[in-house]
Amino acid sequence: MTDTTTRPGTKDEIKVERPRLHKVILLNDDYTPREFVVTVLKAEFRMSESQALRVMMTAHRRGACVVAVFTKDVAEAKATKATDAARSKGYPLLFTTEPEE
Ligand code: TYC
Repeated sequence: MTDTTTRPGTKDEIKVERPRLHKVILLNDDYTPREFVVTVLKAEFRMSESQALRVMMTAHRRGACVVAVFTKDVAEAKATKATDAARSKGYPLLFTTEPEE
């Protein structure tokens, strides 16, 4: 038998915190065709044509664009899959991840 002493005035309380979310970030490069970037965004991140165009053009103009946020495992898996799709066609397109503040 285990002895459990409960002091008066203490509450059994478990703190539950949401997992930190991680951003998937699209990086610009000079070689990957714009249309291919749009195709990957639609296929891997379920974006519409207009959403994908907007994200691609933001990365093209500013150097990078946040694509979406997920739990760490999902963000890393999606970034790897999207980057691999580009590598298989010989393009240097890169997706990275970073934790949200
Ligand atoms: N800069 C590329 C070009 O002019 C297109 C491009 C856009 C590539 C966004 C990557 O994340 C990117 N062909």
